[in-house]
Amino acid sequence: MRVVEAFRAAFGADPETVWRAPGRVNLIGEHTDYNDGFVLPFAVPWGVTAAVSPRPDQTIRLLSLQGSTTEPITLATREEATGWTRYAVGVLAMLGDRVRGADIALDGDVPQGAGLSSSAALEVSVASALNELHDLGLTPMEIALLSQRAENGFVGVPSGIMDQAASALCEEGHALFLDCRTLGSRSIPLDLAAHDLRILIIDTQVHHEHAGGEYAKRRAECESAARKLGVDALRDVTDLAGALERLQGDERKRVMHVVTESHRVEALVGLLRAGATREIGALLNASHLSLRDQYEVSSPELDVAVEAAVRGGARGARMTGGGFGGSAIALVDEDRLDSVRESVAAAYAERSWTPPRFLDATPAKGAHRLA
Ligand code: GAF
Repeated sequence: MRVVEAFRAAFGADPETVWRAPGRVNLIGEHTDYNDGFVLPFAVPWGVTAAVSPRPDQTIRLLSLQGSTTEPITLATREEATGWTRYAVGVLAMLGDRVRGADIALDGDVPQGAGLSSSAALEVSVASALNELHDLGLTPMEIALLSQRAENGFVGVPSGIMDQAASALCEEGHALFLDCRTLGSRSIPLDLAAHDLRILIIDTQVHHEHAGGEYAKRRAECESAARKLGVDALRDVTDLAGALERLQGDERKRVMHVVTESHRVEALVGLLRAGATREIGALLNASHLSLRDQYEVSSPELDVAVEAAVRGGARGARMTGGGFGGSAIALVDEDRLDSVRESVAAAYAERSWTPPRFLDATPAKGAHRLA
């Protein structure tokens, strides 16, 4: 394994453990996690492999095959960590005095900037390795929560629990139906090949600058709406029409999206459990329209990808992840794949946009030990 070779070359010994954690796509349930709602992500075949050994001192030595070897980071210099190193250092910081230092080599193959959660994969791979090395006894969900705390508290990104939970808990061939309030989860079989289907990832290769600020703004709008409605979280809205009457403007639209989206997750799970995988397309389309018009987190590149995919014969399509760029997914009959790809590529070419990248998403396995 090349990450082991790189570890050996840099640190002069074999790593004590090697873990791999995947990125994710979200089938449905967008911007519902931080509203205590439902989500349905699945792990993608790309992820981050972490070769790790503990150190007796408080030093962290880090290297990435995609980046560089960094200067050793100590307790005193932790806060100065920059870029991708913050995700790993954040995990160690959240573990506090349960761990000391570590030597860590990373090898990632999540397509960069595609919105497939390479950061969650990095956090979960490092957290899983440290959990084993220090006998911490953390469950996969506790590893996900720790990783989320690293992202919220150390990196400073106010994300929900979906990405880390998907990376830690997903099973091969399954999507993860997660209740983001109780953190109860169930693996739902997603055997696309049995239905002659594929999920095509359309990476727009565009990421808009304001994504971070807008994400935090949406969260704040949801929290403000929940306060006005007198509920703990938008998950608790049972009378949607009544709630909408009490709100105005953007908050009204946000509530409309969050409440209907969480119901769409349950409806889609119902269809999958009934073996009606071919029929989930309409819910994907409805999710996209709601994200575009009510939640306002789509982008021209995502909208064009979704519309052209459906025109090309996809059963349904939607943006996936936080939005403002990144990727869309399309549910496609195997014999329509070429036509869908051609339709999207032509729509981009017409606008002189950078050609989109197409990836085939097969539900993969969550975090696991490699060696
Ligand atoms: C990002 C966040 F990290 C997730 O927690 C989730 O909120 C998602 O956007 C939107 O569904 O990926």
